[in-house]
Amino acid sequence: METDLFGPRRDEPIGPGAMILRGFAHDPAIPAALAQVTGTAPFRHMQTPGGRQIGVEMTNCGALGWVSDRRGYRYEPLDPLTGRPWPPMPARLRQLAAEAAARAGFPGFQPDACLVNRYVPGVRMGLHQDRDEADMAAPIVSVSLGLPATFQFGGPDRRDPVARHALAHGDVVVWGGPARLNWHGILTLRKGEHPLTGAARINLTFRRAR
Ligand code: MD3
Ligand code: FE
Repeated sequence: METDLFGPRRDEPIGPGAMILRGFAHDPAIPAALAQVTGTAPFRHMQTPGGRQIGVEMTNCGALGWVSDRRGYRYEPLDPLTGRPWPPMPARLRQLAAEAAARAGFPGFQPDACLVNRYVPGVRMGLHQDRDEADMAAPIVSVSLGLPATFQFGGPDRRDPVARHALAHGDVVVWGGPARLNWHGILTLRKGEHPLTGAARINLTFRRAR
């Protein structure tokens, strides 16, 4: 078992095709990589197709970015805010995602999209499935930074029981294979302060969109 300044790294299977890698993203290079992305493509509130504002602030990096507006949910090569391509996926982040996927049993992961979510206290993400990606054979890798949150993890059917898992700064979760279409969400973020992110939680999800 490896240990860093934050404590031990542990692998925690949470179901078929799903594993939490505790502390896998305790990498001091991450803040600068993230700042590079948000400096070019700032966080913003997107609209749902129904015309409501999404509470989580979002941005993207990589060849494709996840977008929601009145026309629906989809992946786009250009940031609608700037009309320019999304910033490139920083090499260190892409490498971290590929290493996490391989460790969880998905070698050769080549993400082409990274959605970055920002939660402040009071904000949640309701139960949903991620089904806008063309390639369901590839896993999704998520990296949690800043304030802790409670992750809800169900099954492929909306009515399947939902488990709760605490996610802390530096935790990485990998979902693939039988878990790829499982329902999931994030409970309302509680108040707090983190030295890296202030009063916020940031989550990066690496995806193969096409
Ligand atoms: C399980 N984000 O961006 S990451 C999302 O913490 C999203 O911001 C949450 O759900 C967050 O779509 C949770 C965890 C996650 C992402 C994709 C999954 C869990 C998943 C796909 C299938 C199953
Ligand atoms: Fe999701």
